[in-house]
Amino acid sequence: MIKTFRAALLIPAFAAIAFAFSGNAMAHSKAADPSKYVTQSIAVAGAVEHKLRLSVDDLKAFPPSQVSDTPLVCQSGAKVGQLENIKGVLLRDVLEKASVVSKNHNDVKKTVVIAKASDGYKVVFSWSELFNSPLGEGVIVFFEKDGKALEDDEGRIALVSTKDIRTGPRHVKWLKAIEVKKIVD
Ligand SMILES: Nc1nc2c(c(=O)[nH]1)N[C@H]1C(S)=C(S)[C@@H](COP(=O)(O)O)O[C@H]1N2
Ligand SMILES: [Mo]
Repeated sequence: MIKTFRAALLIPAFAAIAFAFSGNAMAHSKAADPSKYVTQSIAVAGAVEHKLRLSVDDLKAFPPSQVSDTPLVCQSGAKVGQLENIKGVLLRDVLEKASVVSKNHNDVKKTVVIAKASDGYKVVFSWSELFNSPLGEGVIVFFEKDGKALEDDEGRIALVSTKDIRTGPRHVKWLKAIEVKKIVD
């Protein structure tokens, strides 16, 4: 009993020591090799009239959207970074090009937009958030930070909802796809 208790204390203690000695490099490289997650284009699919495949160059043909400073705050409340001077396009504009399917007047109100990353991370937006609330003005598919292409730790294309209270969760690194889905009848 006492032995198991001691072991239970020791294992996390060793883990904590190992973590402390690993320093910054480890704290930031959550993905050991982020280059494997890097995406060069995004697919727009699901309940849309026109499926799209958009590269960075394709995105550059949309009206540009720029945000100067967005602090990144995790769901836990911890500040995890800062997105400086990002350049991209509104998710809304991408969806307008794909044209969300709306057979009935009320369909869009039951529709969500899923942003998917190549590491399996996914977040959702409702159609109403994007098209019928001020939040939509701040949801950006971006490909430049401070005038430079995104590094491997974020992929060439990422997404962020800049008007969220905590911006970390809906900062999607390595953006791979946008799926539109009506979720109730
Ligand atoms: N693709 C992808 N994007 C992601 C995540 C993830 O696991 N995968 N985690 C999110 C969370 S919860 C936070 S707080 C920020 C943290 O970014 P960081 O890993 O660079 O600290 O990224 C967000 N974007
Ligand atoms: Mo987070």
